[in-house]
Amino acid sequence: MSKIYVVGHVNPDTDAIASAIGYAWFRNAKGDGEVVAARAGPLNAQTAWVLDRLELSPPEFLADASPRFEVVVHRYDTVTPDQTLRDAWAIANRTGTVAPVVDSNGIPFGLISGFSLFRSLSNLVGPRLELQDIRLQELFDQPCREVADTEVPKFLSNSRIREGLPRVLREERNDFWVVDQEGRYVGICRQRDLLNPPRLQIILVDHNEVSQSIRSLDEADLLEVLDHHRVNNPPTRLPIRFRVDPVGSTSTLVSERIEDNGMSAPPAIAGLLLAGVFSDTLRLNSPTTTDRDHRACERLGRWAFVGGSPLENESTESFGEAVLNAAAGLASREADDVISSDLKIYESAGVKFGIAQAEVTDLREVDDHLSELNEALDNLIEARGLSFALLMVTDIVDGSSRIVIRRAPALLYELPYKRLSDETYEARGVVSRKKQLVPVILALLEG
Ligand SMILES: [Mn+2]
Repeated sequence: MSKIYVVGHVNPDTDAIASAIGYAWFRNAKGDGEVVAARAGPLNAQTAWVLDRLELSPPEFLADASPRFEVVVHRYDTVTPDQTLRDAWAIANRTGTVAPVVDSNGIPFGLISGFSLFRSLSNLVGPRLELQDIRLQELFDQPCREVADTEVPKFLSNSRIREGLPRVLREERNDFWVVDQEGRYVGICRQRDLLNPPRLQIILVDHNEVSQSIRSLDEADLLEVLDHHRVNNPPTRLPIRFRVDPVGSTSTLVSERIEDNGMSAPPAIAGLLLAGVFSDTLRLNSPTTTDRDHRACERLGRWAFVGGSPLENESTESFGEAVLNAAAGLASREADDVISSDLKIYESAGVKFGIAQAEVTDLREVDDHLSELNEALDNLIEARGLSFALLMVTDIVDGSSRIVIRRAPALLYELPYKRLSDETYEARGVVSRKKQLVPVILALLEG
């Protein structure tokens, strides 16, 4: 059974990482095969702090879902260039096709294949037809370096098959090297496997929109969605499990799934999911918070705050406060980082726009950094081809936001917030992008 990836949205926040790790743990523990968590981008400061606090490793980075050479590689046994063709023949008999000749540093030298054998034979025999002159023994005593085809193309194991395929199709050969970043032997891939590579198996958590997902999602098999955002998902080929509930965090849904199966998460995983709930709900204070999120915190706390846990001496209050404080303010970060680390791209009514969110403990930080933030938003609009972009700076203590907008279309002049002299908006009581800000913007754009 092939590996299944659980991955959250790009520009991952703590809930995206926590729900991916938590759900992958759950599916593994349930015995659903090899399920691994992935991340669609770099960790933000809060998530990095949480993982470190819980002594957990970050999930592996998955930039896109396009199949890579590594998924079709055969790690065949090898011979060295000085071994004889006899040794290579033994290997080719077992692989049923080729014998790779690899030097003592692990660097591919050449391939012994039907193609190379025929070529070397025709060199040996030339135009002579008196074949009785050459004994088979002599043929098999030749060193592999004489017989190997040394011009076989090499492909990096983590490069995309889609991009290598035109080259493969131009070749008369059927077998190719797969090498690592250092150019060392990883294995052999065959043309027929490259034409129809296995598709990546993907579970999306904490998002369902393609514009917020890893690239080339259409080249993967989508198995399941577990989320708490608005639905904007493309059609699938097969029926899939699709669960989107309006709760405060995807971590809440993961904890429910674990409990529903009569299981409990290990302390570090429970602590991570708890951080996911705290982060998304601003410690159960956001208007997105539901009773189910409160119950998730009780359940996760019961699993996390136990003897021997990294959170042994913490409580819901102390850990919640530490998680929120780990979200860096504006002062210590570059404006580009503030804009890009929690950015979501939306498309509606033919308009593509971005909304970034940052958390602070004092909204006066916005005044100190406004010109850099404006510039960073302008750069973002250019770089991503957006119509407009917003930054929502949320005061997690006071429960309010300041909204910085660049290139706002006329329709957005109707935003129901107080416009300040510096052209930013003061949005009292607004802390949730998905529940409070996005619906208002979509309503204005769609008329
Ligand atoms: Mn979330």
